[in-house]
This record gives sequence, structure tokens and C-alpha cells, in this order.
Amino acid sequence: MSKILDTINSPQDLKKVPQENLGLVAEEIRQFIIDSVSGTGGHLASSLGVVELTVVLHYLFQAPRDFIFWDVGHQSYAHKILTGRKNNFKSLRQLGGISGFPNKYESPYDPVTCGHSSTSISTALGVAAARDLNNQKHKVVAVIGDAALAGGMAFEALNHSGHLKKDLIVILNDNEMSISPSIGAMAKYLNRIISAPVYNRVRKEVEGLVKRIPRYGFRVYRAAKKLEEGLKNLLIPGILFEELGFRYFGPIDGHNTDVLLATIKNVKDLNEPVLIHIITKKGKGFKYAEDTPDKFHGVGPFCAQTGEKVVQMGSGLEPDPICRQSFTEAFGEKIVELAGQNEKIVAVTAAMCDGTGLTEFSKEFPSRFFDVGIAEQHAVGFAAGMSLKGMAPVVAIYSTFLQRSYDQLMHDIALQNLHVVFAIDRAGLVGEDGPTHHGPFDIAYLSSVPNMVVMASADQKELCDMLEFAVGHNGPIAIRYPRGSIAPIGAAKQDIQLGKSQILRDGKDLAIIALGSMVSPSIQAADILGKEGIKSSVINARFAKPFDTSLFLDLSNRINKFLIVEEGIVQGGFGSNIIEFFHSQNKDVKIKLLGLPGMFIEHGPRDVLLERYGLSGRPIAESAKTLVSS
Ligand SMILES: Cc1ncc(C[n+]2csc(CCOP(=O)(O)OP(=O)(O)O)c2C)c(N)n1
Repeated sequence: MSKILDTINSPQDLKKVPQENLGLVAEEIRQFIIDSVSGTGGHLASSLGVVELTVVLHYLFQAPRDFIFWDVGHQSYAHKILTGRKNNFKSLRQLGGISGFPNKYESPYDPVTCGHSSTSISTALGVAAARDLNNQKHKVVAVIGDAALAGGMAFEALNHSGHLKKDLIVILNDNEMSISPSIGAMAKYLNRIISAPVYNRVRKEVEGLVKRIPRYGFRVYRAAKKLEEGLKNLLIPGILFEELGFRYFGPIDGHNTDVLLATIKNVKDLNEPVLIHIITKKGKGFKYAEDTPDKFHGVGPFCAQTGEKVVQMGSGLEPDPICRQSFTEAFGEKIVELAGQNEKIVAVTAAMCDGTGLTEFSKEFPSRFFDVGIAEQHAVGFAAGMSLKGMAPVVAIYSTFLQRSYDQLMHDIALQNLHVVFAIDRAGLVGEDGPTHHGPFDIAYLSSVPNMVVMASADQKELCDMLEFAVGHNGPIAIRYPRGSIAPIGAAKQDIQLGKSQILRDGKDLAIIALGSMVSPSIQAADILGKEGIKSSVINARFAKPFDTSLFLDLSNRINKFLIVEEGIVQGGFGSNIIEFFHSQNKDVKIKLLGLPGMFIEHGPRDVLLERYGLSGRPIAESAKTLVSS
């Protein structure tokens, strides 16, 4: 049977569909997403929750002339399907394929490339302000989730919007979920609005009353408005959005296209800041995602009939042959063990409890576990406070999201020389989530922070040892480790000592100094080189800051070719700091730096990207050969 969706390749096509069929279009898109994402993996649950909203927005607005911003952007699949990317959608998140997030280089319908939370209202307000300065006429819409709305940047933007009073539409997509259930006072506040039917009924009745009085309408309206304010104060604890300068509408059913259409149509030309509060279900229409939205937030390939995970050979997702624990799991297990021995240990996450491996900790030590919501700056400031009182906070965070907290690292932690441990997961290339989620910058940005110690783990066992060391250290200290797992590097036991690295191989032709995740491929490279008669020393650097100056100097007395390998940007990174050091010592050594280029790197399987950027065994060996023969 032919589908309506077959006839839709652009918002212009959608606009030709009779209004009564929009619900059907939404259903077809939903099925299309389930079928497609079951093959590719992706952010399923959030995308399923906004299908009706997406259809209605593209029906009513004139994108790309009107700007539509999707906060985070993980929910933008229906938007992609309606804006010319349907036929290529099966390439979602694949190398060279459609990006999993809005991407300005992919489509004129994506005004920005994004993937971090709570930015949409700020950007939308900036666009609205510039539009007015240019005397232009178009609409600006920001769609933001309830958890993202609780991020500090979103509050700052709401506050500024109320001041500027620009024509701006914010759609609050409230599904009461972050990745796990939304937490915090904002979540409770929204929940109270949803469950205040008395107020909504009275408001409707008051509006109806006003409409029925023709001659004295204005006076009655004013009286009714006063009554409304009174009722609100009485029945809704706080009228946050209106007090911030927004006209608030809702809550409305975000899965009913008729209701969405009527509401948005009615308020879209008010020409003032408007907030429309819609209620949706995360995972809507796919039973397994509705039942366990956290498991289907970001998901690998799965069976669309049973919801079971599918393992595709060669996808990088096949089970580990020796059932290796991931770095995340190793961290999760070790922190529970350490917290059992040391009651000062507390764990802090910014809405990534499961992703950072803290689920077990949250169950074992609920009073010492703090999920602050999507609020990385606050997470770091909060850890500073805990440390001031003698606790040992461990902030578990992804490298890319710690970027948010640079000033807190500097001002609230390092300047005070406070003991806070940063467990930095997803450092380096993350794979399919792409440039917004890769974490190649942390070595550079952390190494420039005074007092900060920066470690990198070569395998899961070393991560555990480093965590133990970090908890016992006194001062700011970070451990970075990659996504996934690395086979044990098989090194002899050697305790972690501040600033000391570990010699793994001793050879005279060149020294390969490898940091963290690059130790294993550097060993492989040394094996390849060995077969060709090139003898290399291999050093597991362990510390990017302070690094092992005495060993490196000692090596430079015997070897004058150094290959430094790191999974981070070369500019301002570990290797570049070593060059600076040798230079300061007037050492005449030949150094080649291997790392990631200082640019945003595309999405694709992690191993493929590592190979492409010269950071796996074979290309490292090639670089070493070039260096040796130079
Ligand atoms: C700064 C930042 N921190 C953390 C994340 C990881 N993250 C992605 S989506 C998400 C939850 C978003 O929840 P909500 O805004 O309510 O949208 P929903 O997925 O429920 O539609 C989180 C924590 C992120 N993308 N950006």
C-alpha cells in the first residue's frame, strides 16, 4: 500500500497534505524511524517522542526561512526525514553518512551543528535579536526538553529573553525524562503544572467567559486577567515562565496533531516571548522504548519486533572475545570498592549516571551520590564545595561535557588547589556520535590549568590503579580514558607514582612515548618494527602533567628520535609540551608528534577513525619508520 510519506521529501510537500492526515504522516514517520534505527542504532526514544511536534512545526512554519532549533539535537530524526534526508536515512551515523545530530554542513534546514544541551534558547534569541536589527520578518523556534531546560545556560537565556521581549517561541518538550528520569526542583515544578488540572480548567472557563462578552470585553478581560493571576498564584506554586517574561501556554498533548496545530497556530503571531509546554512520551509508539526509555535513549542496532539488541559482525559492537570490561564498567566497579573503604568518597554526575558507570555506586551509597542534572558547571562548583569540607569528590564526566566547566576547573578548583578527582570518560574519539561528542581537547585544556595533575590510562586495570592513586592524592587530579575497552597491555606491576612513567620496551633506534589509549597500538607498532629489525623503546607515559622529565632526559642521552603518540589534538597537547620541555633543556632531539589534527572530526566507527588519523598499530609503525630513516 502506498504511503503518504512516499510523497514527502520536503516541508513544501508536507504542506500539501490535508490537515486531517497529519496524524497519519506522523505514524508513518514513526514506523520509518523504528525500522531504520533498528538497523543503524541511534537516539531512538527522544526522536519518537517529538514526531507529531515535528510534523506540525514543518506544516506551520516556513523553514529554513523560519529558524527551528532542536536542543541537543538527538531528537531531530523526524526533522531530518522531512527535510530531504529520508532517502539517505539508512546511512545515519555511518562513516560518510547522515549525522546523528543537526549539522549545518548537511542541510540548510539545520541552522547549527549541535549535540550539547541547553543551548537552543540562547542561539534562538540571538537570531531573533539580529533579525530585528536587520528589519527582517521570520519566526524563530527553540524546542527544548525538560532536562535541558534545567541546564544553567537555558535559564540564562530565558532570563535574557524576558528582558529583550523578542518575538521568540520556545517549545518545552516535557517527557519527565532526561536519559533517566529528570531530577531537580525544575522537574518537580513542571510536574506540578501538569498535575494542576483545576487551574487549567478554570483558565479555560475564564477565557470562554471573556469571549462571550462583546461590549465590555476589554474591562472584563482586565478583570479576568487579574483573576487569572490570582488563580495562578493560588493554584500553581510559582508562575516561573510568566514571571520571566514569557506568555505560557499549556500543558498540551504533544501527540495530538490537531491540538498542537491549533495551539501553535493561535500563538505563533503574538510577537512576544512565548513558551508552549507540551507533554510527550519518550519512546512513543515503540513498546520497548516506552517501557525502558533509558535503554533506548542511545541504542545500537536492535530487532524491531522484539526490542532485543542485535550484534552485527564487523560493526565494532560484537561481544568482546574475552568478555573484557569496558573502561566505564571498570571505573564503576572500582569506585564502589574504594567508597566501601573510604567514607569521604562522594560521586558527582551531570545527568550521566549510567553512561559514566555510577549506577551501582548510586545504589550502594545513595547519600553519597549526587546527580546534579545537565549542569556541568555546577557539578564542578559543587564538588569544590564538598572538597572544602574534606570530602573526596569524584566527578565522573565525559571529556566533551567537561569543556563546559573550564572556568570552574580554573577558578573554583585549581585556584584553591582543592582535592577533586575527575574521571574523564569518552576521552578521544567516541565514534558514531561525531564532532560534538568526540573528546580530543582535554589534554590540551587540562594541561594549561595550574595545580592540575593529568593522567591517562592504558588499560582498565591501570584505570583502577590510577583511581586509587587519585583518591589518595591531595589536589585537583584527572584521569582520562577512552570509550570501550583495551586488551590488557601486559605490563609488569609498577605502582603509580606522581609524574612517573613506565618503560615497557627497551630499544635503541627510537623511543615511542605513548599516552593512555595509545600505549596498546604503540606496542603493536613496536612489534611490527621489531620484525623489520628496528628496535624501539616503548614508554607508557601515564602522566601528561607533570610528565616524567627525568626519564625523558635520560632517554634523550641514549636515543635521539622520539615518537610521541596521544589520542588528543596535537596543538597544545602532551607531545607539544614535551617539545617545549626539550627545547628549554637545549636538547637536540628529533621529535615527531602523532595525535589528532586540531579540527572537528567526523562521525564513524572509532577504530576506523583511529586508523584514518594514523593512530593504530600499522600507521604508527609507518610513522616510526619514516622518523628512523630521516
Ligand atoms: C552539556 C551536555 N551534557 C550532557 C549531555 C548528554 N545528554 C544528551 S540528551 C540528554 C538528556 C536530555 O533530556 P531532555 O532535554 O529532557 O530531552 P529528551 O531526551 O527527554 O527528549 C543528556 C543528559 C549533553 N548532550 N550535553
